[in-house]
Amino acid sequence: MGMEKNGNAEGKLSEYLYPPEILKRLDFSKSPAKFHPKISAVDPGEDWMVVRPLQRSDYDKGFLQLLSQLTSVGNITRKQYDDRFTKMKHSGGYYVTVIEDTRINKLIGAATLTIEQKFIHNCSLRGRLEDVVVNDTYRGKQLGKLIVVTVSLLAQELGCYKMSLDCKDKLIKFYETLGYKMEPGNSNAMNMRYVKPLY
Ligand code: 16G
Repeated sequence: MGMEKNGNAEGKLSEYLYPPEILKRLDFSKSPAKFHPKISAVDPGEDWMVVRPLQRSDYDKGFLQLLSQLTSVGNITRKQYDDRFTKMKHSGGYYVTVIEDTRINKLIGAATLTIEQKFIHNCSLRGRLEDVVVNDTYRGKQLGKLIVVTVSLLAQELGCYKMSLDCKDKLIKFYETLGYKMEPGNSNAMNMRYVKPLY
């Protein structure tokens, strides 16, 4: 495979899922979220923290263990992780974003923006906020807010006309402080679960 714009040969461990430069363009003053003290994706408040796109090497930085604090993940091999990373990258529209504690090379927060291509709204784009998780031993550092606002601003930056999420009832208040609204008459999430015997 050839070299990419950001200089990462595909398959290299440092390879990013999406170009990290986009995160530098986000204007945190556009978000209704209040940060005390003020932090942002480029300045997350501690010099040992970094907000960045998922990397191929994050299999070794506890990404899947972090996700398992959200829901069932299963025993994913390195090859499975690698193949999924490649597929996400090639299909486009997957913006898995993480926070790393660089002192211990471990991921401590993650959230994903997925972008759907639409015909409606003049061939618009719809963002979905997915798989938000923060290591709860890092409480008090506004990391939940930081990672959600990062991907929400990213959706706007990339041209989405709206961003949607579903969550546990107890998290509604949290998301409301970040600008998400229960739209009257239009706030139901429904699921159909397919039984998969493997997990
Ligand atoms: C929550 C997550 C969703 C995740 C799901 C997993 C957010 C905003 N929502 O709804 O992204 O995929 O939980 O739960 O993070 P499940 O394993 O029951 O499908």
